[in-house]
Amino acid sequence: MSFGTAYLSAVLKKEGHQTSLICPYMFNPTGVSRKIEDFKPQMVVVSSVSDQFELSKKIIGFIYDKYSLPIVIGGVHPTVDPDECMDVRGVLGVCIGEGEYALLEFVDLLEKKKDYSRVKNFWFKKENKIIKNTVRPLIQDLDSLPFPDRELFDGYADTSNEIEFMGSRGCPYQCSYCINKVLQTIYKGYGKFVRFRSVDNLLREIKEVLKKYKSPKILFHDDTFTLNKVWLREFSEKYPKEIGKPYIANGRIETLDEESIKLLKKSGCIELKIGVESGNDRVRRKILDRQMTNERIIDVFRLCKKYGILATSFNMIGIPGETEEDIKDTIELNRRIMPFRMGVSIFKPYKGTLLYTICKENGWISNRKVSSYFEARSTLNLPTISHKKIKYYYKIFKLSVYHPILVQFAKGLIFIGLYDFLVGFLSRVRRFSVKFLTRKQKDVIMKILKI
Ligand code: B12
Ligand code: SF4
Repeated sequence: MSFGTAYLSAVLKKEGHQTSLICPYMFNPTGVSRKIEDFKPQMVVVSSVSDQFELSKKIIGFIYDKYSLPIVIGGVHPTVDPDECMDVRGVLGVCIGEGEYALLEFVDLLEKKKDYSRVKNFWFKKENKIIKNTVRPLIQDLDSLPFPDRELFDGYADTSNEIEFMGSRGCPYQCSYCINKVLQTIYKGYGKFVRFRSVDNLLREIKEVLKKYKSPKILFHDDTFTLNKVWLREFSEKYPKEIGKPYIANGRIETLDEESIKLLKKSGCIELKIGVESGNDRVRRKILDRQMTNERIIDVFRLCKKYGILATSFNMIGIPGETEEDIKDTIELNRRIMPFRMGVSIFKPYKGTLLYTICKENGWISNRKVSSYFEARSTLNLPTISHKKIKYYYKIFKLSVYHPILVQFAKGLIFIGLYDFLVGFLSRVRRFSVKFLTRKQKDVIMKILKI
């Protein structure tokens, strides 16, 4: 499911429009044609993050050439690079920022064949000119929105073990690589940026959704679930009584103290995902603009262990300005906090962010492409560390934290070219074990194979 698309659809349906989803992960002209010919839409809405933009362009070109439908695009990529989106053949309009009421207004005007060129949030092409409308204020009362339209995604395989929700929008921090800093700038003066749904509204949605979609766990995708302690207190009172399912959420170090961790535990949080990103103070504070200290990080992971919450750390390597020694600091910090699980990704700058501008201005952006954070390749050529070294640390990162004794062995395997084969083999063993073993046996195997 994509929350953005699900919200857009919910608002359109509430106002009497009909929607259907084409959800391609790759370019499949036959699938797209079949969907369009069955549903016979009057227009097409495309939502795209930056990594999907090339795919979006192909689909837009195809639909435009074959069906000449009006096509508008929105989402993260159009928000950070509307100029590039405006240039795409077949695109009629580009939506910047929050899209629910912008799209609704556009659709209504289009349907009535009225002038839509002044719809806020949109840029439109008109008589060889581009009309750039301002954004409208952010939706302040999130409870006023209908619940996201999950039915739109019925029929599209969901392999996850959890059912997803979001209780808030926006994050107040300033990380130099994140969309939130970009959005804070776009929306300066257009209303409160961080907004929470009421606990009751969120719980009502969860109850409604659980009637139809069964799931053992819940996953909250909020940027920082733990931002608002007053909200968290109310949530921790009501969620266990009304829902009572284990859940996973994201937390930011500065928002986590003993009280909030106790509240999380009390409410049923089993896993907390925490961005550590770098174990080096200079990289974390000066380059990433994340002002927490190593001591705070260590303390939060300690508190999670104390209260029985599994804490996962997320880390990045290959950050602009980072050296080999800095990566070793990140490994060292993870050894100290010993997270339950670890995410490691090679840093990729996204357009619109400060770090992207710095990389661009310094000529550090290479022509290597990746389509996910988790690909073992950097898109950058950095003066402080070679691409080969970044790939090497990516491969041995988890091993260096969980099984340092095996690192020399892994180095040997990398040298003779057998490492990737072995890791692939072990992941297959892990997948196999998940299918056929008891929970206890699984836990033991997972612990051993944490690489
Ligand atoms: C939750 C989340 C995920 C979840 C998605 C779960 C889900 N069910 O939706 C998971 C973990 C799967 C995920 C995966 C990835 N994510 Co993510 N994710 C987010 C996060 C935290 C929130 C997104 C969200 O749901 N927001 C709430 C909804 C309501 O907002 P929205 O999606 O922006 O949609 C609104 C507007 O954009 C607009 N809109 C959207 N589409 C359209 C279309 C039209 C026509 C119109 C008019 C308007 C419009 O209206 C919507 C409603 O207001 C954002 C950070 C953020 N705060 O945005 C990162 C973020 C979107 N993710 C990011 C990335 C990089 C990824 C991955 C590529 C990571 C990877 N695997 O390598 C994948 C790509 C997945 C994909 N194909 O989309 C980046 C994208 C950066 C970029 N420039 O593209 C972000 C911005 C984080 C960051 N680094 O800053 N992600
Ligand atoms: S804390 Fe997370 S969501 Fe908030 S600005 Fe930083 S990276 Fe973005």
